[in-house]
Amino acid sequence: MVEKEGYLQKAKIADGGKKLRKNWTTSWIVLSSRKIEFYKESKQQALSNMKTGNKPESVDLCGAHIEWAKEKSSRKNVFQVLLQSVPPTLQQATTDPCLHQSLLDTHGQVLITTLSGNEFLLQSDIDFIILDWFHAIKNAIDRLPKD
Ligand code: I3P
Repeated sequence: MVEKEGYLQKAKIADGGKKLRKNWTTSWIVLSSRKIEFYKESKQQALSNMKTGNKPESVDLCGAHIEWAKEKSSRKNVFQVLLQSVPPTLQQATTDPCLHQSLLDTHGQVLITTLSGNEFLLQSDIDFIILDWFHAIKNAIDRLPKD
């Protein structure tokens, strides 16, 4: 299930559309086929927290976009993950955001095009590390069903 894991610098810059003060921290990042989990602590700490049922911050990649974000930081090798939102009314129907989108499509209603307003920047000073991550996340997104 896990496609890639490792340490990266992470900054969450917006939450639900609200701009956050940028705060870079080292994060243990775990990419699986449709989500990214961000652990605040080391891998070892994360593993022991998992046993106690502590959940990390995680983002569903369905409908997500990833792009280089040179202008968003003075650091090199920064990219951004933007997430698509699911309106709360639809969240009750199913927990699968991809399914929400196809339901919306079939009924000819308004498509969910707004981004959730959760924005993350990921960064590493080491070129090959960030390139590997960029492509791994992009591939995971591209494999998910499209609206
Ligand atoms: C921020 C901090 C960040 C920096 C950010 C600053 O200051 O220096 O590291 O982002 O720049 O505002 P503070 O700690 O006082 O909040 P980068 O390292 O990514 O450049 P920004 O405001 O241009 O995003």
